[in-house]
Amino acid sequence: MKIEKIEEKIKKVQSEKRFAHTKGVQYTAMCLAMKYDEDIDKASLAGLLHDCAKHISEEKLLSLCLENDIPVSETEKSHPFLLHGKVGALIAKKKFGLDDEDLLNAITYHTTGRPGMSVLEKIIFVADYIEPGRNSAENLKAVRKMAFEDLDLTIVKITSDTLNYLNKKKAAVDPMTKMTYDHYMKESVINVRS
Ligand code: DGI
Ligand code: FE
Ligand code: FE
Repeated sequence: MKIEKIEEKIKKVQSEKRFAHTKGVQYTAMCLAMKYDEDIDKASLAGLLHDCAKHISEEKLLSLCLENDIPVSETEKSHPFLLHGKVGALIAKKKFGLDDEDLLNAITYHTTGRPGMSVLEKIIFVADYIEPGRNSAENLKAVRKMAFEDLDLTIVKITSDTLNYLNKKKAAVDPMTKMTYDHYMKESVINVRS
């Protein structure tokens, strides 16, 4: 399906606020793609699609996973909103006919990240956090600047701030969020040393 058509369909199901966020992630991802030599069109498409399952109810997210043999972890079972990435990738594939694995992974892992992300996955993870419409996270100004200087270090910063925020709220941490932090923390230490 053409990107214009996909955008039209996403606009129809998302609230005005969510769609503004979607567009923010899309063009922020395009800018990061310029900086980090990623395919700009692919970054644009991934940004547009990343929250395409966000409007779906938690019950429906769970049932869609069960019906489509998508594995659901214990944390996801008790916090099904965490599944909107996995279901988003499913929709991108089934409804919009996209089969690029990297693109689908960028959608799947946009909330928690994962160890060993591709450049596109990192771009979407970071763009989701820093897009211009975001305003609630601390240190956003510094994180936005950092995103255009060191992508891996930015992931350490974002996951670290997210873990602190979740702990303060006493919210359940998805093991994948912690694994992402550990991985990029270790990676950044290695890069500083070498
Ligand atoms: O869908 P968006 O709101 O654009 O952004 P997102 O998909 O990154 O989801 C953001 C929310 O997800 C934010 O409130 C923090 C939360 N989150 C990220 N990692 C975890 C998490 N929530 C829980 N409970 N556990 C996590 O590990
Ligand atoms: Fe999301
Ligand atoms: Fe988002």
